Amino acid sequence: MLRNAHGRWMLSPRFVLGGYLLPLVFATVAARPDCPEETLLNADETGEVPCSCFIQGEEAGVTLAAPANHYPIEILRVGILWKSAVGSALDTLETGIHVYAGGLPDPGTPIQTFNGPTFSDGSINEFDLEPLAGEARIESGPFTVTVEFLNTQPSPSSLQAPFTPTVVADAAASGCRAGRNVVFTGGSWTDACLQGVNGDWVMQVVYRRLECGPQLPGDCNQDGTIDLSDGVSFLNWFFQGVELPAPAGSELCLTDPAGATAVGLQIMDWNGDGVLDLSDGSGLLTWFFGGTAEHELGQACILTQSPDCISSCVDSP
Ligand SMILES: [Ca+2]
Ligand SMILES: [Ca+2]
Ligand SMILES: [Ca+2]
Repeated sequence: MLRNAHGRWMLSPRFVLGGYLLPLVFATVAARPDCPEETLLNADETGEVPCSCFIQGEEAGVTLAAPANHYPIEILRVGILWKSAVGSALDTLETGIHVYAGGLPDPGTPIQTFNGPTFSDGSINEFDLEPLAGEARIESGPFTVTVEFLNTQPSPSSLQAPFTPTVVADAAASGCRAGRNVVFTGGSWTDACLQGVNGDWVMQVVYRRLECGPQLPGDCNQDGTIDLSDGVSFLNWFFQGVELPAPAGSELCLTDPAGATAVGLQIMDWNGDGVLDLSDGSGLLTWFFGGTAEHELGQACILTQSPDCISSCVDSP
């Protein structure tokens, strides 16, 4: 080995390339492990007051926000308490469950819709959005979920109202919190509290963070710093299948060149071209020995798509 102009050890080109040149094997990307599911509740009180007060085409929903550092997120399931005052009503088919990427004054157009939800009287009805085409991905809060009504309901003062299953507010007193409960009526959006709804809609959302594991880009050997050993680890891993080190207790996320995880690709794809090959190892080494082309994702900690990679960062973002 040689010393470079900065006094750091460097590998001679023969050392770098001699034992590693061929075969060039391009890594593929395996399915990512998912971040854990999180739940956002809207109601904060125990009352349950059905609101037989909607007509066909109207919507009732909630505007919610996940903690700011959780975004981007994917909405997985929407839960809505559906209930009649008397109970035991027949199931009800409504128009759809919508997800909007915004909040009041206008949530925008739906980014995801569950068509034709069937509701059962007396419980939280949960609708699974994951099997639908596309992804209910939210980049930042707040966001809104609603139910669009197909059935025009009897007026609240009618004799039929207590027998009509519908959405439910959490209290009849003063429990409607501004900015959280929305209705779409007469072609426009408004705060449900301003429309006489006396509670918060009993609705909830289950979501998943899309990025949750802190990592340092380029830290191939998972020791929390970027140095020569990362380049050596990369080349050994890539050409000879030498397993990359990982912290005790973590699920190895950077083990197999033939099945690199999405996180492995994020961390080890130095030049950000979407494949892992010799240019990434040499890019790392070139940067280390004084080059200017840093990792495509920079030199600071990032959040990755996997919770299974224990942080290699000193300060997690
Ligand atoms: Ca409330
Ligand atoms: Ca390292
Ligand atoms: Ca690359």
